[in-house]
Amino acid sequence: MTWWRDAVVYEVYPRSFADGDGDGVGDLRGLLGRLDHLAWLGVGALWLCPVYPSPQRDHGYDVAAYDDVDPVFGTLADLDAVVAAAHARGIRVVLDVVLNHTSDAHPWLRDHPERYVWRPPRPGFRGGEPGAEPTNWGAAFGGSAWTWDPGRGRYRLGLFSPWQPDLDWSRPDVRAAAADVLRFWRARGVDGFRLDVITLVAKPDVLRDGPVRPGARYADGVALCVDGPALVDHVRGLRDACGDALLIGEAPGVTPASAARLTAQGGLDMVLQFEHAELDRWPERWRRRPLDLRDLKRWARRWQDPGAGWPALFLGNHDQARVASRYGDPGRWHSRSAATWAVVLHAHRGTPFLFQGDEIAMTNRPLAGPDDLVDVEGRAVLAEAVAGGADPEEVLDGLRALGRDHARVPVSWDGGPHGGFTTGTPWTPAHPEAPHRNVAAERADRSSVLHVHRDLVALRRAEPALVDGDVTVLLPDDPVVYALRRRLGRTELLLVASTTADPHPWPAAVDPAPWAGAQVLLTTARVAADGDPAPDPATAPTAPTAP
Ligand code: TEU
Repeated sequence: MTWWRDAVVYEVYPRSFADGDGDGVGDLRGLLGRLDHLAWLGVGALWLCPVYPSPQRDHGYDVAAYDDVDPVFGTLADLDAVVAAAHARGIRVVLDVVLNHTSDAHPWLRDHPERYVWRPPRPGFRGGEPGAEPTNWGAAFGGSAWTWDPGRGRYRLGLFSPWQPDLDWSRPDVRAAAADVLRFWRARGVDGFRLDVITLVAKPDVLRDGPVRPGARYADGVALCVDGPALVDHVRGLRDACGDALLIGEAPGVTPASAARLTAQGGLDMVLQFEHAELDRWPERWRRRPLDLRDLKRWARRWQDPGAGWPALFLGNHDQARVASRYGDPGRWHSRSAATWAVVLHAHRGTPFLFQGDEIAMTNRPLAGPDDLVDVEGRAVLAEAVAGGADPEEVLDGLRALGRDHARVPVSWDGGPHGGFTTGTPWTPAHPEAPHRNVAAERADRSSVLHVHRDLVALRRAEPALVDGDVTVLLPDDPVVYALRRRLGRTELLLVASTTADPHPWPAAVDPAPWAGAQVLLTTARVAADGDPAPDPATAPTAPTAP
């Protein structure tokens, strides 16, 4: 039942993973052909981002049918084949299900419009006229969260976009339909689900205006819908529909207390929270501020508390910038800094998630100007920030650091054309570093960051203290060194990681003496120092007596 405690979950964004038919878009046949990479890494589960029929305006997070596969990705039979082939390799399959909203192309909107969230115009206004929207909420991908429907004489809610209308979970038929989605896929052999923005499904009974930040036009509707009163019951209904399947809740706005409720009472196995991903970009999505390591340690103390449930641990995913660029230092310590952050993540209590391409420390993609923005969110963020008076260059810089496009660059498999992703023309350009940074090259090099990821996967299986040990966050006030102690019975593990490019002394507060005879389980000192300029070996940091 708890197989996922010592497993690593590998996230596949299928559009950008591997193309099996040469049309330039990644697909299930492509994934099938690359499953041995996951097996070689040793991961316990594969989280597959949405492959359902969809207009693809948000790359599948706009679902037009819950029980089929979009032809761009293949067929239902291809998905069955992926599940069978994964199982044959000891890999479980977790499907991403988007149950807060559908696409406006879903037949429900036509045949069962009552299943969506509708509200009358603001009192005193005529529907459709400026200011008549029921609340002042903006959609995450730009504009108002409300769409006027003259036929129905009401507004329809779309927290992400007008073409992603929100389902009304206060209706039993909606909850029953959602549960049926999980039953359908369970019956096809799927092992678990990642529930997209599950914290948003229980809307407050009364929808009210929210605060509008300076420079913004709308209030943040998402923030106002998080964690509604009925959420735990709604989640419990999903749990009851899917037996002991792994249930991962994507949970914007969750707190340790609500995470505890959602797991203990709602039956989720773990939640994906985002507090750590906001430490270097806040309040606006694009406004970068340097990560203060002490904030990350405060986050760890908050979320590593066993009272918050079992954590899902991640640094990268398909909505985030590349780990190597965002947290590491590709200029001077490319592989080694990325490896360090991987070790830091894995040293925590919880199930680590690895996003495709991060295992070879792919970096952010170059972004020359606004025309290079592909993703709906990036384009909306730029347009809205500029409309609010922000300097476009500053916003672009923010997107260069933090945008969603970086994660969606095709995986660099080898040094061939388009990094081996496709034999055709890729839907978005391959990474410029693919010729020298790719899976094939890194596999052949035992000192690569890829091998560190593989060793980390194996270490979890071998070392119970890494899985079940209690956690102490050390050096809370040190802005450079990240250190943790794990303890289980008589076993103690110590993580000491320097996050600076320059040589740094061993922290005085960690007495090396008791660790003198300790076994070094993993050191990033073995990872190629492949930054630019080449570091001087005489001053390069070495591991003292600790891991
Ligand atoms: O993302 C939910 C979410 O909260 C996003 O707003 C995320 O925090 C943001 O994109 C980071 O920049 C989920 C999916 O992961 C995302 O891909 C979808 O676009 C979104 O839901 C709508 O379904």
